[in-house]
Amino acid sequence: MPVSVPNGNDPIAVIADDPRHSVSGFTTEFIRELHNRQGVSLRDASLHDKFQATASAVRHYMVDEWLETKDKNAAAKQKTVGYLSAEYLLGPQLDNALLATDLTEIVEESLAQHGIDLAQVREQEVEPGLGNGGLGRLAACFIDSLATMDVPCIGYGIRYEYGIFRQTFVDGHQVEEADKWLALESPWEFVHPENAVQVNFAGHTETWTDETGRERTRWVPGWGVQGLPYNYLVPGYGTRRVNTLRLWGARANNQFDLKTFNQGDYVEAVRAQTFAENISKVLYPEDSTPQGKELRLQQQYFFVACSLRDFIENELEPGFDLHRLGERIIFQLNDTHPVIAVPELMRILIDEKGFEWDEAWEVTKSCFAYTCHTLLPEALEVWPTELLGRLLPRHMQIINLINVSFMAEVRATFPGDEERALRMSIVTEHPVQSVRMAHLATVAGSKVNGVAALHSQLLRDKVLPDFSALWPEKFTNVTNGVTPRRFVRQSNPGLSALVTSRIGGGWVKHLDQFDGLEPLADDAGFREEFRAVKAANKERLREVLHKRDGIDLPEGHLLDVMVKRLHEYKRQTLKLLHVVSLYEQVLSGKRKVEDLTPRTVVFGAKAAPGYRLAKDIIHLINSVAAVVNRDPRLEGRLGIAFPANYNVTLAEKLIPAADLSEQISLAGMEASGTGNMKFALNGALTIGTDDGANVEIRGLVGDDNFFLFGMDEPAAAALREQGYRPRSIYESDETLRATIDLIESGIFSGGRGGAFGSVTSALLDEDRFMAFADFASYLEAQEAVEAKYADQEAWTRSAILNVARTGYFSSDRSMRDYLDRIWHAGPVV
Ligand code: AZC
Repeated sequence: MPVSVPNGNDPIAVIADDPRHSVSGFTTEFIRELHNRQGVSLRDASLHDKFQATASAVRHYMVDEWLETKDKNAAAKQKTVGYLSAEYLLGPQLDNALLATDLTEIVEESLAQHGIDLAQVREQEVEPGLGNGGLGRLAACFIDSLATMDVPCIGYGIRYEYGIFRQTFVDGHQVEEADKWLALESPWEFVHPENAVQVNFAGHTETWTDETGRERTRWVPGWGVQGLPYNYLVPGYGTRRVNTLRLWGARANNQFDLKTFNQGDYVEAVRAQTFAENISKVLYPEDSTPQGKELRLQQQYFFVACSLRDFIENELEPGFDLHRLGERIIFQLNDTHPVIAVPELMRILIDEKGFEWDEAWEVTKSCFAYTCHTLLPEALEVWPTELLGRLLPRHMQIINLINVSFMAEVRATFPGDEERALRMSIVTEHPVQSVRMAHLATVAGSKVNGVAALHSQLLRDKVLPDFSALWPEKFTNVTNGVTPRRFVRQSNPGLSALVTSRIGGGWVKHLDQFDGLEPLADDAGFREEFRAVKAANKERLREVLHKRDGIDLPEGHLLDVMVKRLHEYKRQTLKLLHVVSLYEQVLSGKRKVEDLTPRTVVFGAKAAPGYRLAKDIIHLINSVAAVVNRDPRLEGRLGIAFPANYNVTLAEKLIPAADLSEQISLAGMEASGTGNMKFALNGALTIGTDDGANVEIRGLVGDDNFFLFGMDEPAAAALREQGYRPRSIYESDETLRATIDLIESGIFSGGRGGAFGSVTSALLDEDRFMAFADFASYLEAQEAVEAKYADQEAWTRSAILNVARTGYFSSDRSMRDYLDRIWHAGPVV
């Protein structure tokens, strides 16, 4: 066993003295896994066997450090971050593990010696899509950063058996298929059935008197399930720390109800099991809009109940005084999904541990902080009290009691302001009596944060203004970030090598060192190399899309990329209107085809399966693509590529190849965005509104290196206030009118006019997110894009400056902000 480097920060020093850390050493581990885990010889091994053996052999190199990390944590007794998140969009794990263990070349060589191509092995990995989009990917970036920064953290979540659906297109329509990511088993997890946790639901409460004569309450549950912990290793980069991601899977208490079985009803006996196990069966595919479904509430309670129990019983030393719990854990509530943890902790402390209410409340408040990820009021979760009371009767009581004392505080602070009290109440009466989870989180959390500067300000001023008036010091901002390990170092090896050749490799852990690239923007030789990297990344993407989707990207095009969930507020339609307007201008002779900048627009987007309009927009994009891509009059100068099933695996290929990053939401709608950061860090220029983190990106890269367009948030709010009439813009803007008319003409639907009526009339009649109002400005900004792109030296200069100036968006920096401002925790080495 290795490894006597004390606080090694250099990944190579850490493992250099491990004899396994060599080609022959890895070969031994690999063959052993092939034999012992897969039960096949090298000669008979399938590609899948080879992947499983590679992955589990690589994991060997992390397990010692993982166990050592546990010991270190136990000895240090410092504060742990308990990241509570219903979603983790992890992406493929193999490359990340190879990077953390510094094994990439060794494994490549070892496999090659046996005629195995690592690239092919890699392709076998099915990514765990246990998240919808930004929120889940952010959680994955954060746990990577905490491990890298030596901070004790347990990520807690759900091991969905089916992650985000696989998207396919049939005649241009989205079709969802189940994501069977576990069909061939995951080589990355350790399951511990012996550490299963009991989780209860339903039933009723009753009061009793304890030996001291005190009146107590207990919950008599109606049914329960077990939560099985599945541990994933979260290796830090350049450190020995390997943290844990603990995902819970549901299992029936009694695998069989024997009595029923003996009476001959086999099916009924198994049914109970299926019912219980449904809890962790599938990820809800909604993004930014809540799903008020009983099963979803079950999922939420299931995973936080498991997690709290696990931390208290297994992570603290026996006999630990729970009055001091806040010294040892801070549970970060990733949006409202885990907020039911608040009454759960109260219940544990009061009913199980005998705390008085006030003591329990003080402890609880010290253990939670809340991150809000939205600005859409309709996206804030509420649960009907009828449902909550039925599923979690004791929790409903506790929530009511929290609300009673909270209301007393509000009334004492703002006497006579009954309207304010009603606005702030955790329980609302309208439209049906419900619990507002964001209010509960804000009342209980020690801090509340938004995810970009503008978002945090709007959160204070517009979403939770009464709360920020009551507790101004509770509100803070932490701008999101992304991990440079996955999104630069792994996904963009060309850029990584180029950058490292000039400023050294320290940036992988200290991304602010990217500022050392600034002077190189003026170095013509560097610009040429930078362009060569981009060209190679485009070539790599061409191969991927050809193989994966049968899409042939043209060469030499400006790659204009819009990848994110399909949402009206994100305005994929605005992007599409731009494409259609270019097409229309060529058809009508307003623009000569040779004046078009050769451009391919790449879309990647999943729509929530129940979101009709979003799905219609996907159909429209595909329909426009089918016509535009084939029209010889365009001479191949304008195209749309819409690969299905955009996911992390594809993002890692797409982002490094992009020239232009589309971040075009209506100002005041996108909380932050994180794709915007990934593109900038990989040298794409952004065309964007003053929304979310775009504001900060533009502030850092400068106006000359960013294409700003559209209304800002106050302007959009003012226009809405005034009464927004999209149809009058349609009537007065000739270009817009021709564009919409072309869609309505039926040209994209085989001559059938009105086929996309749902999309066009949503725009003409309502245009909730004011695409028409920003249309002219967007087209103007696109002209500026074309002008700049025509000057490749100027474009490259801007691209380099984007990289040089966006080191701020490392999730390591986000973590530092959380540690300083919210968690008050630090590293343990
Ligand atoms: C997203 C926000 O829409 C996005 O702007 C932000 O960057 C991201 O969170 C991370 O903070 N919100 C969600 O994904 N929300 C849900 C419920 O999925």
